[in-house]
Amino acid sequence: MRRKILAAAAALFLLCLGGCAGQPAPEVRDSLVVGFSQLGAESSWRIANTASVEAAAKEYGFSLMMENANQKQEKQIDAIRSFIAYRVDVIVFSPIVENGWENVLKEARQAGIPVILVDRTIETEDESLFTGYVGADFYAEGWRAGEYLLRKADALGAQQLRVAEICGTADSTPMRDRQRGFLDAVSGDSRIRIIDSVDGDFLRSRGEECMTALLEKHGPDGIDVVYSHNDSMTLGALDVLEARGIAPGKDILMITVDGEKEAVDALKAGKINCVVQCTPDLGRDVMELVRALSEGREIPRVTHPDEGSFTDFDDLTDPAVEGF
Ligand code: GYE
Repeated sequence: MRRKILAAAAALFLLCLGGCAGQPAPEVRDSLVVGFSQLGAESSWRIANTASVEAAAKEYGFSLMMENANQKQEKQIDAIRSFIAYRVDVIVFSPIVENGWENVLKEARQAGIPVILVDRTIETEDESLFTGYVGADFYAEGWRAGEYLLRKADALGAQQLRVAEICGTADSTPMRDRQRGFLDAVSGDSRIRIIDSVDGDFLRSRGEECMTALLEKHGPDGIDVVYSHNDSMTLGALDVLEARGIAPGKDILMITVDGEKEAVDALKAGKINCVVQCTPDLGRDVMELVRALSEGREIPRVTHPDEGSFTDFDDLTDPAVEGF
């Protein structure tokens, strides 16, 4: 796709980034160079997602130039600019929020570098700013969470369920769509009422803070359900509830999204009622698209992985459900 000299420059750059002075120069390979801007390391999901992209790049024989933005949009924009300067073959990135990418993506387009979005998407009227998106259908995830709650309300014979929502990073795709999907699924049912929505930024520490604030505001008897947009925040909330002698999964129903091991174990232990699955394992799908682009093939605009949910209605032993 590009000349050898570009791969050589990129390999040199990688070498400098690694700071491995004094080591023998690596063999310069004529491989494709993928610039990957990861948004942060805020959750187990994110750590697993980074590992998936790294492993897949290796498997496909591509050089990966990765920058982690520590949850800062400006750092992602800088990373994309550096990928453009090094003329990588393809830019892959996980936009932390949906807005604010137009300028930098126009620069990538001008440089003729295709962009693939992974995990999250962007809001834009200009469809040509990215070539394809690989990530979950977050609306369907929210819907599944709501569907579970309706089923649970039936099973409990509940008259009223007051839901406190702990949201992910404001204006990110999973936050927006998990909220919308859930709301649409439950809004026709008068038993379900969303009494509060707070911002937990997908962080465990913020999950703790949010749960504490929610309990202070509504009292333990004022909340029947916590719907949390990811496992990290849910696990933080569980710590707070248990420390106060409130039984999560029983006194307060817990609905979460992701499927990391600690959350699946809490589901098995009856402390969480429903885990909506969101797979971090997107690396191969992304590299498949990178390969297709390098061979001049068309790629699908959207690729969603297959996902479901695990709940306290299911037999989790056959087949055994394990988190990531
Ligand atoms: O659910 C959460 C992470 O964008 C799907 O981000 C991802 C979300 C995931 O921090 O745990």
